[in-house]
Amino acid sequence: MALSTEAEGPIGPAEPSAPAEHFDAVIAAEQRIEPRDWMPDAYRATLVRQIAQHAHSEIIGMQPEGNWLSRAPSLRRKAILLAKAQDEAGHGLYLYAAAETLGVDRAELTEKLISGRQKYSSIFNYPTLTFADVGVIGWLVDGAAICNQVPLCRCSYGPYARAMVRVCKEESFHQRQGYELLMTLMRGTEAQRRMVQDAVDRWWWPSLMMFGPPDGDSPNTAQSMAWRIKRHTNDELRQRFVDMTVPQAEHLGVTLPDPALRWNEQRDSWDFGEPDWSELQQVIKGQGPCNAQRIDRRRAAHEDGAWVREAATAYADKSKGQSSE
Ligand code: BYC
Repeated sequence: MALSTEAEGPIGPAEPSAPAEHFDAVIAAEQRIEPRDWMPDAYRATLVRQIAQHAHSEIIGMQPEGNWLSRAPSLRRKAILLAKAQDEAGHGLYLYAAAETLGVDRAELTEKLISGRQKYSSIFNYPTLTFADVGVIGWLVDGAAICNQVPLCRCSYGPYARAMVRVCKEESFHQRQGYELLMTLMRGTEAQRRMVQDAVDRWWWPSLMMFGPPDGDSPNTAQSMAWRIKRHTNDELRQRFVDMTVPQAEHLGVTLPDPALRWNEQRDSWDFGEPDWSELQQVIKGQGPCNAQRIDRRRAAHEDGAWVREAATAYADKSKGQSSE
């Protein structure tokens, strides 16, 4: 896609430095950079990296829950889970569309994902062992996603920020359905309560890792904050998530698996233990419990869908031919 290198806007004549000045002024004024605006190459590359990773996460994120679609315990639970997975497919599509405004092609991004050259969220490399995992993913994973994504609605890049508004509304529904499922299980039998606790024990630490490495080990945060792509650091959002979640765990009647968790009056926040950062690095490198399976399935789905893409292209070509006759 050809992209304009000229700034558009009220900043005066197009002198060599004008586009960069326009970019800096827009960022400083908390306004939005739009696809046709000039932007530094590194800003564009950072956005492509983050938005593509985000889109891939939505698409791969359908797999752990998809595992329970055919085994949901009731028609109602199945309908809810199907709707959630469909929302996630939609989020992936908005995000790929946002990435395309930066001059990359969705097919190219998919190729990079399935060849291991682009990442997706570490959280989706853990197995879903029981139906309680569906509830815990909604409560903790979607809860963490909301903490991370609400500030992205104020991201400096217009198409990403606007996509996030709708995504966040749907994520709120996802989180509530998870919490409601867990409340129902907690009102059930002793075995159901144990199932919930077991799922919380397995998903708590990976959920904290979703926010990325600690600030001291996060190479991208400082620049992304300066460009107002990220509005908070990884550690700030992780703390916000813990503070939001501890009272919800109490209300639910589950124990979060962290002996270091205690209220800190001075900080007006919860102190919590250190996640196992070496585990995060292993999972990001592709050595988590389900990395290979997730990518194999994604690759197979992509290959199985080749005939649909071919048919759609042939149909579009044919329609173009007919309309020009
Ligand atoms: N997993 O410098 P840092 C959902 C990478 S889906 C994997 O802090 P940054 C849902 C990072 O990419 C929601 N990789 O990076 C869907 C970087 O590597 P590269 C997914 C991670 O970008 C279905 C390196 O580590 N959400 O909600 O400043 C069902 C250093 O990190 C992770 C998003 O994608 C990780 N956890 O900050 C249910 C949100 N953490 O690229 C739910 C958008 C770090 O330099 N993304 N890395 O090779 C972000 O907000 C930021 O990209 C991150 C990382 C906070 C994740």
